[in-house]
Amino acid sequence: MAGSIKRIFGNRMENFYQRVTCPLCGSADIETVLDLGETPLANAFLDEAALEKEEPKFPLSLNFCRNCFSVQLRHVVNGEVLFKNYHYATSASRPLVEHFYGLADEITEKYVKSPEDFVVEIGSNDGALLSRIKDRCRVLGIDPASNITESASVPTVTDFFTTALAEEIRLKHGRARVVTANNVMAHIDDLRDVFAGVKELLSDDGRFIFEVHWVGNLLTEGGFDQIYHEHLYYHSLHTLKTLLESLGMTVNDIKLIPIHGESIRVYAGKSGESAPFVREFLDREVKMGLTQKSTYVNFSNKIETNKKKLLELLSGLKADGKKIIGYGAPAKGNTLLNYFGIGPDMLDYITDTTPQKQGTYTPGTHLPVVSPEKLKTEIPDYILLLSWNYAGAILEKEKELRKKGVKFIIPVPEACIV
Ligand code: DWN
Repeated sequence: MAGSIKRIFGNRMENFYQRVTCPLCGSADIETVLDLGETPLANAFLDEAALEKEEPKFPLSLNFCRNCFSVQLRHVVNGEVLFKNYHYATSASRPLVEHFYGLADEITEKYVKSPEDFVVEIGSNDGALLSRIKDRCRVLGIDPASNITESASVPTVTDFFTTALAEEIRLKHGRARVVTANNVMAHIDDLRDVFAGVKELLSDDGRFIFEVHWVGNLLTEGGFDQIYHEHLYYHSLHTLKTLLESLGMTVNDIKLIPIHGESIRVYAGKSGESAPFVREFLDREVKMGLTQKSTYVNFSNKIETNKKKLLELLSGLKADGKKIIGYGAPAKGNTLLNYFGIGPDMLDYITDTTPQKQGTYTPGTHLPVVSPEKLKTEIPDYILLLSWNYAGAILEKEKELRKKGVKFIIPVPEACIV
C-alpha cells in the first residue's frame, strides 16, 4: 500500500491546513468527534512584549478514521511554527529523565553488543537519553529545535527526520542497531515517511523502540489536556500496527508504561516474532471501544462535566478568599487553562522548573510562570497541579508544603483535592 496513498489536502491556509483524508491509510471516511475550539499553541509561552500583540490561535478538534481507527487532529499546524523555537526541555522533569535512563539501560543491555553499534534517537531534545549510553556505543540525536539542540549533550543533527535524512545518516554512519523516538511519533504529520525512514536506517535485526501517549489513557484518565497542536495523533496499537505492517515491519512487543499518564512502548523491526502480549493488547483495545467512534463522542461529554466541576471548585475557593496557584507549566496545562477559561482571576501565577519557561507568560491565559523558589517565601492555600502526570513525585517533593496545610487540586480525570 505504501506509495499508493493519495492524501488530498484541504485548503492550505497560512501555517495550517485541514485534513480531508486519513494521513495513515488515505481513507476519506473520517469524522470529527471532539472540538475544543480555537486555542493558542500549547508551548508558545510569551515574553512581556508579546503580551500586547495578537496571539495566533488555531482550531483544535479530533477526527476518527473509521477505516484504520486512527484518532488525529483535524487541522495540522506547520511543524516549523511548532518546533523550531521550543520551550520544552526533557531534563526539566527529573522523573522523566529517570524514566529515559531506564529505557537507555534496557537498550544497552538487550540490543547493544559492541561499542561499534549505532543508536539513533529521533526527537532527542537536549540529549538526556543518549547521554546515558554515549560511552557504550555510537549515538546520534536528531531534533529540529535549534534553541534546545545548541546545548545538547550528544552529537545531534538539528533537523526534522525524513527518509532523505535517514539515507544520509545510513551512508555516513551505517545502519542503526536501535532507533528510538519518545513522545515524537504523535507529533509528525507525514508519519508514513518517518516510519519508512526508520526502516531505511535500521539494521535487519535492529529494533525501532518508541513511546507514545496511549489513546486508551486519554479516554480513561480523562487526560483530554494531552490534546494540543503538537500532538497530531492519539495512537492505539491498532493504528500503529497497521501502519508498520503496511511498510513491511512487525510489532515484536509492546509495554504499557506509567509516563505521561500511560504511554505505550512499541518494539518493532524488520524481523522477529510478535509476542503474545501484542494480541492481548489488541483485544484489550477492542474491549475498551478504541475502534468505535461512539467512544470518542462520549469522551467529549465527560470533558464538559469535569470542566463544570473544576470551575465550580475554583470559583468557590476564590469566593472564600483563598490564594490559588498553578504547579508546573506543561504544554497540556495550556489546553486545560484555555479550554476551561482559567486565568489570572483564579490563579496568581504558575511555578515551573524549566529555566526557558520562567519569566514568561502562558499562551492565551497570560499567567506569569515563575521559579518554584517563590514557594519558599509565599505559601498559597491551594495548588492546581497542572503537571498531574508527575503527581506522585511532586506530592512527595512538596510534603512540607502539605504539612503546612496546602492542598493540591488534581484537575483530571475528575477535579479532586488531595
Ligand atoms: O509530547 C510532549 C509531552 C510528552 O511532553 C511534548 N509535546 C512536550 C511535553 O509536554 P508537557 O509539557 O505536557 O510535558 P511534561 O513533561 O508533563 O511537563 C512537565 C512540566 O512541569 C515541565 O515544564 C516541567 C514542570 N515540572 C515542574 O515544574 N516541577 C515538572 C516536575 C516533575 C516538577 O517537579
